[in-house]
Amino acid sequence: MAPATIETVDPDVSPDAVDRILKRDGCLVVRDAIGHDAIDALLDDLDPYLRRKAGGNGDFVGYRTKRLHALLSKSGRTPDFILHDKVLEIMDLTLAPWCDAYQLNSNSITAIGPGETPQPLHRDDLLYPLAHPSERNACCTVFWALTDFTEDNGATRLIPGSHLWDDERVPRDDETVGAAMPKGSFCVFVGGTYHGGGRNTTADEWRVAMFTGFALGWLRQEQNWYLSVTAEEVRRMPERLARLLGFNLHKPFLGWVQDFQDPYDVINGYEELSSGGGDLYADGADRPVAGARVKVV
Ligand SMILES: O=C(O)CCC(=O)C(=O)O
Ligand SMILES: [Fe+2]
Repeated sequence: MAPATIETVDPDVSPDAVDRILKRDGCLVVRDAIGHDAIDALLDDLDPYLRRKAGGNGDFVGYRTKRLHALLSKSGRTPDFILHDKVLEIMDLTLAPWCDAYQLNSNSITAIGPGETPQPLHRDDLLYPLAHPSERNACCTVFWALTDFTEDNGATRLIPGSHLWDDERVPRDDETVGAAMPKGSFCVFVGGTYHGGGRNTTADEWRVAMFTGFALGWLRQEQNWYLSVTAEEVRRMPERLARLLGFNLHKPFLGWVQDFQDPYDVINGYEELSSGGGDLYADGADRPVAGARVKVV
């Protein structure tokens, strides 16, 4: 049985230990994974947008919660959080076994203000009608604590072990545990883990998170990046980031452009270097199959 706490580890935790904890609990906190200077620089860039932004207008998005999107166009510090080595190492464990390349699903600020009520408990993989439980994760979410997360200021609540539940079991509030963690930490949970934003009972504290979701490369992404960043922004960003956004050919032949070309080549004007259909087999495969190392479940 999963413990009624969220296991917290240091950033030097081994991949084997992360894998064991996530398979058992479906969630984990990595403490103090990024410096406060990176967070403060990000928040400085985002502050004018957050000030202007209104709260939400529904139980799921909240009423005293501000959500900010298209962060890549608002702060040059955003990639520090998306491309963080430990985050990608964890995605290599949770998503890479079932696809040729995982991708970015979402990237938003969720700032929970004083007086906010709890968000309904949900699974982030509810976007995809796939049965639970499954050995395969459809998606995996990271949320960065850009302020301290406490039980009082709206720390996200999770139900450790709920990724193993079937689709009939209904989550209850009294089964949740708050992801209390210091600023600079992140919590990661697989798509089947029930969770929801917490209640903020403070008088004047905002709980600010950056949510960064990843999904298997053959699923439709939650956010549509093709219309969220300009072609010029894609050309200027690191190749890894552009490919995570979906400017990528998922082997063997998903997402091609024009003459079977890789979108990354096309957007950069490298069409003439692109294979145009010559190397559409997945890496290591000598026939048109999903890929030598991709598990089919
Ligand atoms: O803000 C939070 O703590 C949770 C947000 C969330 O889970 C969501 O919007 O899907
Ligand atoms: Fe969620």
